Amino acid sequence: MTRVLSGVQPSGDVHLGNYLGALRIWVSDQKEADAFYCIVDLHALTKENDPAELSRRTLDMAAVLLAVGLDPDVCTIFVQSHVAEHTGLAWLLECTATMGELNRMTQFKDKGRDDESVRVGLFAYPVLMAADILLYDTDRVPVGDDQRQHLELARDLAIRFNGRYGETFTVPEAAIPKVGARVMDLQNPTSKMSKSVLSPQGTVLLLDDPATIDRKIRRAVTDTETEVRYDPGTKPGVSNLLEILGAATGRSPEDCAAGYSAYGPLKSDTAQAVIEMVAPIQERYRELIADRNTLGQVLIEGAAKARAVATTTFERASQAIGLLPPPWEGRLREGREKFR
Ligand code: ATP
Ligand code: LTN
Repeated sequence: MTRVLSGVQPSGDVHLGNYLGALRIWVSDQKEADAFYCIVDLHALTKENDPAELSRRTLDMAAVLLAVGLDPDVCTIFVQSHVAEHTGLAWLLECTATMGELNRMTQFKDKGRDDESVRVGLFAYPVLMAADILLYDTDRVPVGDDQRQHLELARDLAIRFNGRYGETFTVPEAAIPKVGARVMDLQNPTSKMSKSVLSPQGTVLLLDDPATIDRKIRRAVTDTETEVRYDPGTKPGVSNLLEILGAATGRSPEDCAAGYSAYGPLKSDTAQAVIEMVAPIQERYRELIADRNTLGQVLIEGAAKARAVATTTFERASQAIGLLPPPWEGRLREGREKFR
């Protein structure tokens, strides 16, 4: 069975881009693959954070994942820091990755390469992500378009490690959706919708109430023309609305464009489609967030299932690179032999 793994940061509120670009694909993938979904709290430490907020948001993200339709009986939902092998493997991979390679990561360039106070963790971020993926013998990684370069690095590191130390890792493929892979900010449609933008008006949150969704979409920046046409290069605002409408209604953006001759109706239909899409998610979320015991139980079971896979891969990688097997759990003899 195909193994799928993906991750989401517990930093900030989940937005339409996260849902259309990643989470809803996770939901459909869980039925067809052996899927592991990770709340990447260690990645969230690469920027300033409030400790109490981080743990609250981590549990909150578990509720969101269940609310969008992930079923813990079918897939594995877990928190990255609950499986210590993620940081262990990240170190092994950091010792094979190069400064040049990480310096070329566009996300690092955009988020502060030229700032002396930029954290080492932010620089090493893509290597930790590669560890997340490679630990689970992952075949396919469903992500939004912004993660393409990080996936390339994960592949490069796997191929390099296998070449130097023998077949250890499965080389993963990125799975990027055709529609919704890059939802843009409604106020600034040449930048991607993001959790970490200053103005909230351009970001539709999955848990925004209907009136807020309607207002944000109606105020979306378009252009001075009136023609509704899908053309992201010259009409980024209108094309973004068409992409959102298409993703929410299961059509292509081009098909959606054919039905409109003015921006007003396009905006109101897009808002309506989004409101209808998120309504059942919001209802489930409200029930789940009140039930902390169930959320905790899901994460305990998820960590146990994830650990069972991660420890095996980590051991394989450690031994391939030449680390002495630990002298416990029946390994004492094996270890002594290696010493001789
Ligand atoms: P930030 O932009 O603040 O770094 P984020 O919004 O990208 O955070 P993540 O948790 O890093 O959120 O991403 C979770 C998933 O959502 C990833 O697969 C990512 O590719 C996808 N994603 C994020 N933003 C968008 C977007 N605007 N359009 C489509 N997919 C997106
Ligand atoms: N870097 C990703 C989050 C992430 C991830 C992963 C995605 C961390 N580890 C492993 C897929 C697989 C992001 O910012 N969206």
